[in-house]
Amino acid sequence: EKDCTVDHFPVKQNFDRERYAGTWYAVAKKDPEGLFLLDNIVAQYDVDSNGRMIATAKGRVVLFGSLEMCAEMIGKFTDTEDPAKFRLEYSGLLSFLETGNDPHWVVDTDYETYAIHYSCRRKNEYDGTCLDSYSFVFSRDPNGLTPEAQRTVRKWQEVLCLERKYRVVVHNGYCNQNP
Ligand code: DAO
Repeated sequence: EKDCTVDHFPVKQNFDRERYAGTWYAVAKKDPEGLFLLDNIVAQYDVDSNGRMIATAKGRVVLFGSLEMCAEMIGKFTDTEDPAKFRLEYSGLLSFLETGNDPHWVVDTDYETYAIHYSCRRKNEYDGTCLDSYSFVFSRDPNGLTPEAQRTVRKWQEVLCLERKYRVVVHNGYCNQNP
């Protein structure tokens, strides 16, 4: 039988944060409850002078039901015993944007074309499956993934028990014109 226990999900072995650094375009997303980032999502990962992983992300959001804007978020990562599993503490450049502290797992990446991220916010305490997760499929190329990378990503979406739960993340330049 299929294992959907969050703590049994594999993550990238020997994750290398230096190679992961740089720009990643979200091309697909599985949303959490009360989703925040809608589309035009671009993340920029870096390693600071202390070796700590940091990130900034932009994306279109709708606040208070109708205010559409491009949110600029900053994130700081805390290491765990697994090099591919972090805690991500995030907040907006503007105070009314969302803040939070979520797990941030790099499930798989080849560093050069694709990455698959996973975050489980709430687990079922009885069976360890996830009750509220989100996941980004990232591409180095804003135009999307190669067919080969798409096949790899689809395989991981199944492993994460999230097959058919993703939507396409549109990039139409909204956050280039609305800083
Ligand atoms: O969009 O519903 C959602 C959840 C995403 C929240 C996290 C946004 C902040 C990201 C900071 C940079 C790291 C990618």
